[in-house]
Amino acid sequence: MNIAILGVPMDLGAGRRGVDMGPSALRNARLAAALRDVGHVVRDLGDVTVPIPETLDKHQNQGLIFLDAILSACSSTCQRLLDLPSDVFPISLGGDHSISMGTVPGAARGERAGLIWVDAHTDFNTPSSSPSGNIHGMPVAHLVGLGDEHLSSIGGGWRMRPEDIVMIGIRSVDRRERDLVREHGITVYTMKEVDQLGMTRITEETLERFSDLKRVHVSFDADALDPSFAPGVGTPVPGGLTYREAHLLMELLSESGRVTSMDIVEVNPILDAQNQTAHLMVGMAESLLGKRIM
Ligand code: EXY
Ligand code: MN
Ligand code: MN
Ligand code: MN
Repeated sequence: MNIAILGVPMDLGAGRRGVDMGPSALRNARLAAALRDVGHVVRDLGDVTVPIPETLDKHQNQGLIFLDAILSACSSTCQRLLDLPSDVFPISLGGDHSISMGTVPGAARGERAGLIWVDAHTDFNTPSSSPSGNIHGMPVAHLVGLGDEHLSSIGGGWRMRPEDIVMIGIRSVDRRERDLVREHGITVYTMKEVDQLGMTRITEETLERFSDLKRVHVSFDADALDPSFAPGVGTPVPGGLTYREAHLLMELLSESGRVTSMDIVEVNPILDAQNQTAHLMVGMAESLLGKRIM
């Protein structure tokens, strides 16, 4: 397979600095070489240009911190992915999770797509429900067309359908955000369902839901993993996915052959220990892209 790596060094959507260094940390953890070892042809497209927060005015534009710069970076990200040949598998490296407002429509290439959101958080706040104004807590709401009309229009008229979204690993949801997730009928496997049902059944149900879709995007927030495995994240929440649960999800998705694109987001090297979180996420990408134990 042809794989394209695109860095989006953005931390404007997060409440603290550092995830802008995620693309460097993941490259340093030898992402490209690992995927070449699996047998893929890998091209690194470099980084999208993203301003650093110190050069910007941090005013809230109707409840959205750094709206203009995030809109512009996500639009460029989307266009970079739309420009790729349709059979290329893009891996976008965040950066905070707001980048997915650009990567999801870009990776979909105008087609209907399933979205697997692996995260501790549902990221379904709107500007009016958000307790923080941090846009990384809002990308999924914007992907389905809620919230700010500019952010929800990245990628033209393309929209994610709520019934094509599955969230896995969830354990931190704000009160009004929870009402929105329910109202829109998003499929959510919280950590309770991960415990009860197990990852095999969850993956099977997810793939069954997407059986008619040509494209499936995995957006993997490192904070879905338990902080004991992935300490290098800005918003750690206890009680997350184990190393094996996350790998099993990637392995089963890989076997299905259905996944067509991926994001790796929210790796914060400042908070990490010897780049272990980046190494862990490179392992996830390897499993998703076909590395086998035997
Ligand atoms: N729900 C909280 C907010 O909207 O501010 C926290 C969001 C954290 C988002 C993280 C990265 O996935
Ligand atoms: Mn997230
Ligand atoms: Mn998260
Ligand atoms: Mn809209």
